[in-house]
Amino acid sequence: MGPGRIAGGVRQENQEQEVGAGIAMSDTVPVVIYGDEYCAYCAAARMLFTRKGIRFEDVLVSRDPARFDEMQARSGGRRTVPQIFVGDVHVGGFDDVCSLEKSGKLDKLLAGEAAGQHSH
Ligand SMILES: N[C@@H](CCC(=O)N[C@@H](CS)C(=O)NCC(=O)O)C(=O)O
Repeated sequence: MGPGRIAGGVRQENQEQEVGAGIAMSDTVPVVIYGDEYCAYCAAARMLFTRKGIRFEDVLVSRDPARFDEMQARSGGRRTVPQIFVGDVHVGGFDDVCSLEKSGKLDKLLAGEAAGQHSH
C-alpha cells in the first residue's frame, strides 16, 4: 500500500472518538496499531504516535475476531495488545516501540529505513 492510503477495517467515527486518536495511515510509512479499548499500553502507544504527529490505523481487535487472527498471523503468534506495525515491519508491543523511539530508530523506520526488525 502506498503512502497516505487508507487500509480496510478502519473503525467507525463514533468508535474513534472513544479513544481520541487518529485513524488514518502515517503520511510516510503506514502504521497499524492492533489494540483494544481498555489496554493502557494501547493508549500509550496511540499517544506516542499522536504526539509525534504520525497518523495510524487503529484496529480494535476486541471487536473483530478476523483482525485479531490477522494480528496473530502478522506478529508470529502474539496474542497481547498492542501489536504495532510500521510498514511491513513488526515493531512489537509498547515496550518495543518505546525502545525504538528512545534510540531514534522509530523515526528511521517511519522514514522507510530498516531498523533491524523482522517482518513475519
Ligand atoms: N509488554 C507488553 C505488554 C502488553 C500487555 O500486557 N497487554 C495486555 C493488555 S494491556 C494484554 O494483552 N493482556 C492479555 C493477555 O496477556 O493475553 C507491551 O509493552 O505491549
